[in-house]
Amino acid sequence: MVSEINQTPKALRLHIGVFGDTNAGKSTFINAVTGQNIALTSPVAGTTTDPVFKPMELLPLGPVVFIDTAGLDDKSELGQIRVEKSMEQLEVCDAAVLVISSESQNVCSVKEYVSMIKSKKIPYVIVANKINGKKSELDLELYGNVVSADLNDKNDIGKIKEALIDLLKDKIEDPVLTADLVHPGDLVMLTAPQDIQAPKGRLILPEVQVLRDLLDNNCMVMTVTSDNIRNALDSLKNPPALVVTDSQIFKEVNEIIPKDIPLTSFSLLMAKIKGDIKSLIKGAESIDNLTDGDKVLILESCSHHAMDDDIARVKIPNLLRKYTGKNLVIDNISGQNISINIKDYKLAIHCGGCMINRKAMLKKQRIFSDAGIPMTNFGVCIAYMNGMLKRICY
Ligand SMILES: Nc1nc2c(ncn2[C@@H]2O[C@H](COP(=O)(O)OP(=O)(O)OP(=O)(O)O)[C@@H](O)[C@H]2O)c(=O)[nH]1
Ligand SMILES: [Mg+2]
Repeated sequence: MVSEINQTPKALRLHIGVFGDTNAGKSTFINAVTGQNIALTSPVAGTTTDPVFKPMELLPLGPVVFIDTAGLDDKSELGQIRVEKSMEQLEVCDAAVLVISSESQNVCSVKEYVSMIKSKKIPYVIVANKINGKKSELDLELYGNVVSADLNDKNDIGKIKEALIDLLKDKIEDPVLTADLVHPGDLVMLTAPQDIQAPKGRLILPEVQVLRDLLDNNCMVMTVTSDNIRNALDSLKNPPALVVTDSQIFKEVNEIIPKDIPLTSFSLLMAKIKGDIKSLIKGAESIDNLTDGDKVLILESCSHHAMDDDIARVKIPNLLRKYTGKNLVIDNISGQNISINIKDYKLAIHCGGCMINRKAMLKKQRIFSDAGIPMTNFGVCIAYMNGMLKRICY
């Protein structure tokens, strides 16, 4: 179930085409935004000759693919064919980035490219690059959505990502809680620990949310405590289509539930709707890379009174040290904003985020992703270290 970013089928990714004149900086743009040196760049016009596809995870948009193209002004012998191939990409992309070098004086081509993109009704952003502290001589504001940037400057890349996210925000599809795991009419079993703890007299929010979502999906739902799972299974004519477990009792549940019955957990379902689960899982996998002296940051979005076996200050640090066998430096912070310098941390572990919305969680994921620091959350890292991710679906 642990999936890699590149396993998202290309067709399901948002396609962002990068267009402009030869030598404008299209390939440099792709390297800058993806943070990798993957596209060939050079001061020689005509370096990129065919469309090249570069996948990446652009939070909160999710998986996207950038398409590097040959310059639209290519006058070389094969130029016409190259331009046609670039134009084919313009036909199919979900958004366009028009890279205009601030050194360019060619106002006609800007006008022509913008009207071409507009005629296809494709949302676009103009990146005026090579600014080197000065403004483009072309009045690009005339043509709409412009970001001035030096592609060698990290802060400017942040601005470009914000503009792209803003451009495509309507295309973000929020993940569903259970609809992709069940069918109408399915029987689903929810399991709770034998001694259901706080809050007294109620079920916790994830249990209530999952129950409600399953009912909305026209499922039949039975909730049992761990001492009744076997009896409940025996009493059924057909096995449940899905079992949802509390992570605390995963081991017992896993022993009882036959392997052919899909099993998931409340915390993984919540992680799926709250944040970008694939990145959170990749973050958890990076626990295996921690070594002696590495710094880990544990973040909680709200401050609460710490209890004796507090999950953020006691349980997770203990589990991390036991699992890795390493001498780790573990810091805790709480609150909505990250007010410390994060660059020395090798891993960030965020709480489940019950007090923040998906947008806020994705923003935090992006801050760490941009800083090159893997980030996971409480539920996902516990599931990973307990070996649950090999068994459960989400
Ligand atoms: N200083 C500076 N140089 C840039 C910037 N963007 C691109 N360049 C340089 O401009 C040159 C051309 O960049 P490329 O990314 O190869 O341009 P391209 O649009 O992909 O060109 P073709 O593939 O030939 O169509 C390279 O030498 C880059 O280093 C920028 O924002 N600032
Ligand atoms: Mg190129």
